[in-house]
Amino acid sequence: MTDTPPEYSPPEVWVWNKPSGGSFANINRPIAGPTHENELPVGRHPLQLYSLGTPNGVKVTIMLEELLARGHKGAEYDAWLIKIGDGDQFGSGFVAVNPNSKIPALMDRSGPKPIRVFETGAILMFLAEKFGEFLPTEVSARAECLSWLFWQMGSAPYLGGGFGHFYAYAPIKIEYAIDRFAMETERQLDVLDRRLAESEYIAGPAYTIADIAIFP
Ligand SMILES: N[C@@H](CCC(=O)N[C@@H](CS)C(=O)NCC(=O)O)C(=O)O
Repeated sequence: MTDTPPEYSPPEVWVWNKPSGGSFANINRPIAGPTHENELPVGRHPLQLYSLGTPNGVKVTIMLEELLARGHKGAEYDAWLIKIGDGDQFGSGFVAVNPNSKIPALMDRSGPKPIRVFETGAILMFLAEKFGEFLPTEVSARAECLSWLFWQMGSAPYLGGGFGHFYAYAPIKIEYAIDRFAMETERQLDVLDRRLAESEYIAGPAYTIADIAIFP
């Protein structure tokens, strides 16, 4: 590693007075809420998916396709592209579906009152319970499935946001940050390797929403 970061003393109270630099600087800001008015499109199917083909986005698409493959017609959906590089996630319509401005987000319009669901773990559980698929009901199998689902939710975004950011996107290469996140990335992959050496699927003998969350 040849680049060294410039001298920097952290302030006692951090304030946002300049863009952070690097890739995605245009969408990084320390406040939530919409930046502009924009209604979301609504199609003709029961489920409306607002998403993009990132690892998080793909989780829900896999789930919907698996449900359709098992014959659940109620899982028909319209998929609408949210271009996060262009800031679509900060449009008023999207923020109303996910106040955290992250894809994917789902609207279930099959009932009398639309239901919004955000966070992929919540979306996968919602769909699993709605259609009675991919989430065991027996108490110990369910506990194992949810443990791995939440392991994914708690580990992967941290690594994607940490390792990916410092390795690829940050405007300077910081050896300490890259080493720290690379080490944790490898440790988490070792958790996965060891589990899959002893179990056919991540949560046991059956394919579940935990596999769907972890695969991408
Ligand atoms: N914990 C969230 C993570 C979602 C997430 O990080 N989405 C990213 C794309 S993979 C995003 O929308 N980023 C836009 C932004 O940060 O402004 C989930 O599981 O749904």
